[in-house]
Amino acid sequence: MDQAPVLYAFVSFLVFLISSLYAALIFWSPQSIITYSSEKKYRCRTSPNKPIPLPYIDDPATVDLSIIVPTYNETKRMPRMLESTIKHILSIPERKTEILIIDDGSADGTADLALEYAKENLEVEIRVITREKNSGKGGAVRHGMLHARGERLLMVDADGASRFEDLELLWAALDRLDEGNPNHVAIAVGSRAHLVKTEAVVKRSFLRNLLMYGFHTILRVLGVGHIRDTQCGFKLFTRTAVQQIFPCQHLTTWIFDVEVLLLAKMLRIPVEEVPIEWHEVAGSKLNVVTDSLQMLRDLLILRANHLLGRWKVSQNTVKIVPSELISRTSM
Ligand SMILES: Nc1nc2c(ncn2[C@@H]2O[C@H](COP(=O)(O)OP(=O)(O)OP(=O)(O)O)[C@@H](O)[C@H]2O)c(=O)[nH]1
Ligand SMILES: *[C@@H]1O[C@H](CO)[C@@H](O)[C@H](O)[C@H]1NC(C)=O
Repeated sequence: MDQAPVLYAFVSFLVFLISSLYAALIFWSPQSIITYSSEKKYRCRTSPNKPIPLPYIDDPATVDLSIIVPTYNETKRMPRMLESTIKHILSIPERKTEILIIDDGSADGTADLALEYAKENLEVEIRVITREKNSGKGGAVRHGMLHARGERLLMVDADGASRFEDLELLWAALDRLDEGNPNHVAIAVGSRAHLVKTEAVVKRSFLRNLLMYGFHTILRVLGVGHIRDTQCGFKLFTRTAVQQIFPCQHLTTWIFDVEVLLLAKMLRIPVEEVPIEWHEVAGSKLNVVTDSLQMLRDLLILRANHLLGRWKVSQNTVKIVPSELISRTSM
């Protein structure tokens, strides 16, 4: 009996399958992130009309903390969040702090409202950066991280779902990780995992909880199963951690948190999860069904690109910390 035709058909099928999968990967992988020159400038209280060039993350830190707030159509939820943030900042005057509001092409005047806050608040420097086009939360956070001045950098949602005072819990965790860590690379992430059994989560719809369990299973396969809550929008980084991670970020969609934590793992950056308070705020822009499918797609893309070596952590982003930075982080 001649088996050659069967073998031939099988091999052709395999070749076809593999090339289609590879084509699909290239097709669905995000394009490299574009930054327009107007986005490398900010507006603020002292220069509300004439944008000023932003610094870059490779420059030395000049403030103690940068607060990165991604916003998209947030005129309703942002004011309360900003007020509690500013109140807390003013209670710790010795910590020099800036707020960066990265408006992601909102159509409801979020950027102008943010500028109003910048003008009213004399004690806190608020910088407003406007993205030309909506690029997703991940794109906005990345942009803010790469153009901030802080020795430590916090990303926080504009909806005020987290209690801003819990920053101090993350701050203390980072202090602990910092000790005996010569490069000061460390991350403290807020976690809502301890709330899973409480009313806040049980009240959520069955579909949402089901998707949550599916999501956690996938994360375990991906290699970030050790982080119990990857998606919490409250994460504090040291400047060196940001310098190493964010230039390597490719995903700009909801799932960018997972990529950031995966990069941290590849770079051997210590991450501590810190339980924080959380309450659901109405007006979420997350669509449970379509965004879940998109997340699944992006997780597969992330994994495949890492496995095939198309995306890697480039060694040249790993910087040696100038000694003057080491000596002044201890505050
Ligand atoms: N830059 C940017 N930010 C976005 C976009 N969509 C949502 N955000 C911001 O992401 C944060 C969280 O958005 P939500 O719509 O509350 O998402 P959520 O998943 O319901 O958030 P939680 O339930 O609070 O975890 C807010 O600061 C939004 O302004 C976007 O397309 N671009
Ligand atoms: C943002 O606001 C604009 C104008 O109000 C609207 O057209 C757009 O659909 C909004 N986007 C989202 C995601 O809510």
